[in-house]
Amino acid sequence: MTLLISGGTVVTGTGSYAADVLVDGETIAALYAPGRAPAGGEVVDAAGKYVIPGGIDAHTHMELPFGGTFASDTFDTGTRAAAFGGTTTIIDFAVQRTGENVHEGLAAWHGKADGNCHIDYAFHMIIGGVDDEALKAMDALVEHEGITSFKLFMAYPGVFYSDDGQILRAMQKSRGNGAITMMHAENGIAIDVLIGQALARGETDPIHHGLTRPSELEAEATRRAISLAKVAGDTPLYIVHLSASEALAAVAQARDGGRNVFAETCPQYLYLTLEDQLGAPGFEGAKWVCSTPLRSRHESHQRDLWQGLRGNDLAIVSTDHCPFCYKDQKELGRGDFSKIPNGIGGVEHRVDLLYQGVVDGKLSLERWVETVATTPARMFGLYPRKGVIAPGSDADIVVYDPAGRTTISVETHHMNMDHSAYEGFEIAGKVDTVVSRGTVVVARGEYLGRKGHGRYLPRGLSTYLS
Ligand code: DUC
Ligand code: ZN
Ligand code: ZN
Repeated sequence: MTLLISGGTVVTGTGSYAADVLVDGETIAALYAPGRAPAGGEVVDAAGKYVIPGGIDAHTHMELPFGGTFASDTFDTGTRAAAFGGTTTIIDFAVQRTGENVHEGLAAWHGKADGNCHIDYAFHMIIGGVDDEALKAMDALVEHEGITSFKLFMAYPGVFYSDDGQILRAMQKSRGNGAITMMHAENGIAIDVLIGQALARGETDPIHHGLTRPSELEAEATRRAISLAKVAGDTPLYIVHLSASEALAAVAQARDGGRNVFAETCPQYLYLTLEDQLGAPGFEGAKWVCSTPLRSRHESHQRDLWQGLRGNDLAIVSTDHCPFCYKDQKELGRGDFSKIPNGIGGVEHRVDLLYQGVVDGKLSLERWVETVATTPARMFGLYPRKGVIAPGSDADIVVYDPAGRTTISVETHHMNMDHSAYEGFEIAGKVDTVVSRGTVVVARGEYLGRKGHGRYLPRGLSTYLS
């Protein structure tokens, strides 16, 4: 069975051109000059639209246990919402917390995802307890399980936190097995002191979540992670959810020195601020409690992040999708901001929000595709199966309508959240058709996919390293 995506403009990381894309079964068979493809089969009319590789969200947390509750999207609801928004692959984080077994943590994650996903999925592994057993397991995961990236935390003491010695040992392990170290770079020990002091002063509102996590402590941790990676034989390092100018400067400096140091940012840091959202009146700001936190609009963070994206000091835009409902979940922190579960949901909106950057003149079309699809595939060992429109690649394709319009709202989104972090945002573009491994899963707002279509993707080593 073939599918022809006809009349559109194919956008890649390196250029845009008119072409018809022929899909045969689950993969892309060929690209043709417009009108030259053989007739027959199903046709998607892409005239006037962009044809891009399906989005890859390299940072999601479906059903993450956090702060006494669980992220509110399951693999079923979260991957369906992702598909609506033009994301056809997620890389979620399997979890080992302090005191737990890595293999058991991974098995639990497979148990949550298996048979429930609407799009393809892969896993990173959070190592929350670096010890001899966990270090051994890291080798096994790279060799046998298709997991080639490990996230460590310099924050959340007692839950996910690793001290510098543990970080160094895990980095040395990854240096040996070829994996990428992903780092949540915030000085959690200093942050916990600031949180205790704020609460003692009676400062309990959500904005104090941001004020007790100053950008200096993100930058300090980022610099420390970069130094530790150097000591660990210059092992590749990827800073997750980078939010602050000073942290970006540290990454840029390392990159200027030729290091394999990379970073992602997330839409919330490009569009939302400490004052406008986290500082909303009453307890409302709880909706935007996430870590790293939203930064001040009075500083240069957003401008610098957009510039970092243009120049590749920020390689990828992921969402850190970690949704919690306001009712009963965010509300756990009424009267104590430190008890608000950390996370923002956005897996459905990343491709749109970054396209708005194109409309606003902040990113080129090609850079849009690179940051939401191609680089994530290369960085995390999915390329060229994913992230590119080329013969032999999986037919994960989004037809994007630059003449369409998207209004983001809790009334229309598909994530399992009772609010939207981007309520009322208008995007001058719209996802038109989404194809996942050759199957049309979304067509002009109608859902045609199914739970169980998504498959686990064992990943190879990164092909992005220099
Ligand atoms: N940050 C969040 O906001 N949520 C989950 C974990 C994290 O690091
Ligand atoms: Zn994190
Ligand atoms: Zn995260």
